[in-house]
Amino acid sequence: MKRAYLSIGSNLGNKIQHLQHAVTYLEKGNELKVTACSGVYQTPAWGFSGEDFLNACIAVETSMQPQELLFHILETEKKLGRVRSEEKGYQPRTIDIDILFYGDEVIRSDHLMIPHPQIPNRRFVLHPLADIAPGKIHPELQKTVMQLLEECPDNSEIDMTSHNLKPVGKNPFASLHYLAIEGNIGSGKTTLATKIAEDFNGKLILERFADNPFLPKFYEDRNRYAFPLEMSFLADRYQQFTDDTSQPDLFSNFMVSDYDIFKSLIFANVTLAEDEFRLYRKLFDLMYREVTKPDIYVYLYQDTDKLLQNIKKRGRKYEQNIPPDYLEKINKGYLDFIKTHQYPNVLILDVSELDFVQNKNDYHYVIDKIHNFKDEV
Ligand code: PH2
Ligand code: MG
Ligand code: MG
Repeated sequence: MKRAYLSIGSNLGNKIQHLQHAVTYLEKGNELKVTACSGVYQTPAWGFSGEDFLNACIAVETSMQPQELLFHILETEKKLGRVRSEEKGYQPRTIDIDILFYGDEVIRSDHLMIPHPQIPNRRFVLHPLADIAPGKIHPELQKTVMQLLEECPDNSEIDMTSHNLKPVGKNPFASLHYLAIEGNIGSGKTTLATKIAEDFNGKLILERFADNPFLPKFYEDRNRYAFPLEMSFLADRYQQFTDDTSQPDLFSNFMVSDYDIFKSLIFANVTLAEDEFRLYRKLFDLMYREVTKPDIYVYLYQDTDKLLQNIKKRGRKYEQNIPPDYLEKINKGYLDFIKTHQYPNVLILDVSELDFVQNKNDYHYVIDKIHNFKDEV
């Protein structure tokens, strides 16, 4: 593991949130850990005229080589909505992350310069850096950060703010074992679970049902095919889920799924006649006892019109004639279940007004909600 120091800055949009997200998103399992954060400072735009910046410096421990680190930083900037324009010179930016030092290495290539050549000239770098690494020696100049700060020709006014970056910007899901994302048909649960797994290094567990031969038939003739449909869903889910959760994945921090076994009972309660449901329930209870329960269960609530739009958009043929009242029954089934079973740690998120696929802020909003909820439970 090498220690590197990074400078982070933002002068566009919700600046403090961008800095915090940079800290959070830079973390990458065992490959990169954020070990220290400076204070957050308000600084005038240096080298161009524009809105004031918020700047901070962080220390990271990383197994990545400098090139990989640079690549990871560029990816992270992109995730946080940075768009690099073609224009020459400095541009306002949602987030900028620069490598200041990487161990004591000196690299001078066209696209990667370490130590960052402007360190001695920038008070907005040296001042925060002195919070976390005053004695760090610049490998070329052979001076400490403190000395460089004292000799710095830049007279910009650097103002401490009351903001705090979460000192170790831990992966918000690192202490979780299992997060289940649930929701109605077309609520976006698969999309959200997939994004979370990618961004936070989770093991993704998706419901696989494409081959359930009863599903298209069921939408044609619900009474006739409800029972075999529910039985085969239950059997498949139980088998898949037990397989998927039985082997811990050494490279992932936690598991995230786009379903929870309990959905079987919720759907069955809507689709089955009473006597059939009683029989079904006996088998369900036996199986349910065995399975891993989520430590956080997120229910994505979407209004019915939005669900219908999403169903249309993804275009699965057999889903196109699902009537609104069926979706409403399912939604009610979920909510009743959440209420009556006192399932542990349920977070109901109304995502009707959100677009976490296209809109990064909406996505971060959802992540923050889950994160904060985790801290409460
Ligand atoms: N970054 C720049 C150019 N100018 N000024 C301030 N105050 N803070 C910065 O982070 C900054 C800048 C180029 O990356
Ligand atoms: Mg920069
Ligand atoms: Mg940069």
